Amino acid sequence: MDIVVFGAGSLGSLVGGLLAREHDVTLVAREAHARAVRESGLRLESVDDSPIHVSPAATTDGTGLEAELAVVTVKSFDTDGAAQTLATGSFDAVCSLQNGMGNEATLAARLEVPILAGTATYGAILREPGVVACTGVGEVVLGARDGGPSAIAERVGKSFVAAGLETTVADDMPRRLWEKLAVNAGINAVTALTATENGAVLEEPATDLARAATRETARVARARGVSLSNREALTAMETVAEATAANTSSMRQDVLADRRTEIDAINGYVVDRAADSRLEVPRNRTLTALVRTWERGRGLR
Ligand code: KPL
Repeated sequence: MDIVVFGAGSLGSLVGGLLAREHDVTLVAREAHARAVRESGLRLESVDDSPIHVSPAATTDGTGLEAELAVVTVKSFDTDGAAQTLATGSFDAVCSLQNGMGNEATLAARLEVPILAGTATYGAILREPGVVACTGVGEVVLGARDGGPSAIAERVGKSFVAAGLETTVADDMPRRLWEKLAVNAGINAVTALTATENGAVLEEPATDLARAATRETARVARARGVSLSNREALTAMETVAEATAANTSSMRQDVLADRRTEIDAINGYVVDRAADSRLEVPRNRTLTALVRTWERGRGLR
């Protein structure tokens, strides 16, 4: 399959690199990373006993690309820009593998092709241009964005599995996206603000805050008709935190690199949807305010 990975940062480079073992992959990445991949290929660390070298194509210019599939891994606040660029090319399907909510609707507003929703719990870190490490083997779950069966999702899922990615094709993506949101709502801002690895949310004193933020998210999901119990959300959050205990969450990576975070699409989204349903989500509100204050202090918003 021809696949474009749009937004090859940490996760996009890992997913793109793994897919390149089996498929024709083009990474759309920042200048230094794209140049390193063009010159020396992409090195995948900690996937196997020894590093794996793959040679995907790499470019900084995503305009006018053609492929069977575009996998979108840009930060949530860049989704609309990615959609505008993708609209200049031609794809049979587009699959979002992003954090936060609302990405699929943003893509669908600009693109005529089927949009698949996806979640990924792989841990990844871009060590330097051309080198990405897998810091936790997770799972990709993908499917039709509104739920239900999808032949395209089945085909994309098979192509991911053929490349060795742990992949499940699901017919309940709206629920899965809320479950992943509950995971990120519990882990990302807490670890970013406390400069800790993901495992910190399993221990006192951070665990009460992380668990409360996750429970609040599940409550908002239920208010919107999504069947997600507190127990299911907490189990999902704890399972991911355990599997990625030594990892640096993407939001903490953003804070360490002085970059804008995805707070608006994670805890901020929970706050906004809670307001629609007249619910109080004090932990998500506080986490959102603190991360936004940090961003404002750095001139990032
Ligand atoms: O999605 C993640 C992230 O860091 O954004 C988790 C699952 C928390 C893994 O670190």
